[in-house]
Amino acid sequence: MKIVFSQDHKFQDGKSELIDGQIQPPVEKPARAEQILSAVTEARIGEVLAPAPVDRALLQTVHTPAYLDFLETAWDEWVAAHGDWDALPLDWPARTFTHRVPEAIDGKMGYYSFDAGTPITSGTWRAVTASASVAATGATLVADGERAVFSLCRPPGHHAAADVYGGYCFINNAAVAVEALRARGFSRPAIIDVDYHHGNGTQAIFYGRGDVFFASIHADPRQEFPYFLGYADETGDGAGEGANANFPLRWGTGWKSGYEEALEAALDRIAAYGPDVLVVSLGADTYHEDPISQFTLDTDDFPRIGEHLKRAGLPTLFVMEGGYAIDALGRNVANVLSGFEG
Ligand code: Q9C
Ligand code: ZN
Repeated sequence: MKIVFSQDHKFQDGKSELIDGQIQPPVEKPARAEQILSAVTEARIGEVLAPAPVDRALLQTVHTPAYLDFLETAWDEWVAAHGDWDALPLDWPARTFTHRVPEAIDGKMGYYSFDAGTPITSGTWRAVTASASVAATGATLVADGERAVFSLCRPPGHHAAADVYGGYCFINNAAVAVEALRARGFSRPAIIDVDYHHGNGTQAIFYGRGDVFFASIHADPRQEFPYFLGYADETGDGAGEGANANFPLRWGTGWKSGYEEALEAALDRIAAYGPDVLVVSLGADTYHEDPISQFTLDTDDFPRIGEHLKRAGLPTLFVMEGGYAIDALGRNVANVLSGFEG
């Protein structure tokens, strides 16, 4: 399986995130991608290719022009206002407010974000466009006939909606890949999101559409981030009715205590949709030692995820999302891919 990777991920290197009431070093850090790259290289998953730069036009099939302009200029505006420290929002338009776009950078950050854990830094724009390029190039390789490709994206993308960032995500790489696949003639993409957290951004992007199916297996939003989306009764809207399927699972879920069953149910729903290509939002934060997550999958369970995905029998693009247990992250990701190939 070919791997697409860009070193430019390293330009997203925040100093801090607000977590558990404290400013702490970010768990979403460059070492993640480095670990994954060395593990997939060691496991001989396949050749590593550099991406072609993504077109702005492709990004605009997913994100609004105003949001992309904001992301591109936010760091300079923040530095002009506050100096050279990570840009973190602190004020949001909650239910009793209007939804105007203020002039001040702090107000704009509140408008375009949903958490304080996602720092904008000097290199964020460069890193997130590189990550989207990795996803788009993976899609091109699948369109050119590869059975499966791994887009080793960083930063991740599945929490980012058309004009909202958060959850360490800015550009929705999986959605960009879906649009790149559609532009190359695939007409019925399905996304399966196996990251521990609900893919709220991806769901929101495709919620009103029947031409892309979205299924997500994740920690129950009653207990877990992102809290306000990812419930089982969210089934799609209008033309998208029936094309969204959520499988929330309680904290503590392991392979035999609900995960395998949910994965099979999600794949059954995808098979019933009749897709022509599969995009996997691949998170490894379902691992029992993940520092911010509460599922109990073991290293031996990850090849089983790959085996189940393989049985869908579709051209498949893996897009890297979360996973924060640095020491085991690379091995767990490589295990999914070798389970798929095996
Ligand atoms: N109590 C991804 O995995 N906040 N994003 C965690 C923990 C945000 C995770 C708070 C977690 C975002 C791509
Ligand atoms: Zn996650």
